[in-house]
Amino acid sequence: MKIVRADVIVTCPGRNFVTLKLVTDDGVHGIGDATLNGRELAVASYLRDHVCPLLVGRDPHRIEDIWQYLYKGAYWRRGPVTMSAIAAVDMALWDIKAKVAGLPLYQLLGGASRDGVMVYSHATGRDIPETLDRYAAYQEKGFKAIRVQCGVPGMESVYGVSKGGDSYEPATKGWPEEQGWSTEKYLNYVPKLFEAVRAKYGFDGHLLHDVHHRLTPIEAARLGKAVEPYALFWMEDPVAAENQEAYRLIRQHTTTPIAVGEVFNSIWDCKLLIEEQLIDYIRATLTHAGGITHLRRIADFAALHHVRTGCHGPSDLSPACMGAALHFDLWVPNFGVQEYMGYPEPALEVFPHAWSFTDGYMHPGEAPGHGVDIDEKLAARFPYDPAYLPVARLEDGTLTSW
Ligand code: GCO
Ligand code: MG
Repeated sequence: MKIVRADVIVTCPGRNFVTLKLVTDDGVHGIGDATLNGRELAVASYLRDHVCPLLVGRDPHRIEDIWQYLYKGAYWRRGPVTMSAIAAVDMALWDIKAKVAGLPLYQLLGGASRDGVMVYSHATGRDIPETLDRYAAYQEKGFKAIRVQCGVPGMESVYGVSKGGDSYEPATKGWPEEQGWSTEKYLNYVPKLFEAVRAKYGFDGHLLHDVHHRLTPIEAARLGKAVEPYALFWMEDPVAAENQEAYRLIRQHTTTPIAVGEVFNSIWDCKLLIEEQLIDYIRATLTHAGGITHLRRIADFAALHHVRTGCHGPSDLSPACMGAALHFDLWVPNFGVQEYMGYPEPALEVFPHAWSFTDGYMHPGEAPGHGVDIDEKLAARFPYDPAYLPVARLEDGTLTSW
């Protein structure tokens, strides 16, 4: 069997996605997600100009060899652009292998370890009462785990909360929007949100929160400690994790579980945090961390250190990533939770998918492969439309982490 075509499809059915499609001489095809929010065309070019020509003529069954070839063969290792490109190839190859076997992908990984994949979604509101209503709406839909974010008095915009009160999408059309940030206002206010959720809805549901890299280690320690009575499932990305030793300090002060890693690209980014048990959940996911071949290495390593998976699943990773991630989650022994933010309706139409949602749990379905395809004709009706994530500035104008 040989790969005879490798095409890159860039489409914007509600938001931009980059998809790699590999076709074999047997007529079987597989797709992989290569979307890097706000830097989409860099990955598209990496694939089109540097990877696709190397794939044609290769045996698609040699997934490991192709992974090593693209990783070691580039010489320039790691980084979000390279690893997203490798991930897309890897995802498409697993899709092909499973289709040829006539099996859903999770069967090739080792079979199901659970009946369904617990997913969390985002309850966000401009203030606490609106967030409480949204929380109730997600509970009614059956969600067992819900992330809460709300507006903070005195701040015009806050990560995770849309200004108009409708569903949240971080990237905006045109050049990056500039938003303000005050750690003091946030830290003084946000514990009240968790207090209100627990007071109104009790402790049955899993409660999550994303700090989005905004704090220093000592501030994160203070927040973790302050919210211990509300038993969070996790506090996500409390501190930007380039300097991982910084997490030692947070760990010394609080028992609030910590999730990190949505911006990580390889096992080397995760190594210290996992090895020293400085986190409880690893957020790396298929598209940005080298695909199934690499993420399973990260997960196996994490399992040795009592760290569970909590894959990133925002609307800016395509439905192809979501589908493949659900197969991964159904198999991975040390599964924690999967994020499912949902998609705009046109995106769900461009990417026909086999997954389903029942009462807080998702299932990847039984279709051979990862169960997600791309309708290329429909995709062509939604051309690339530049959009960027915001940047953040402190009240005095200093640029800070968004
Ligand atoms: C999350 C993430 C996202 C990111 C987005 C950036 O936890 O879902 O933090 O909201 O901001 O994926 O592209
Ligand atoms: Mg996050």
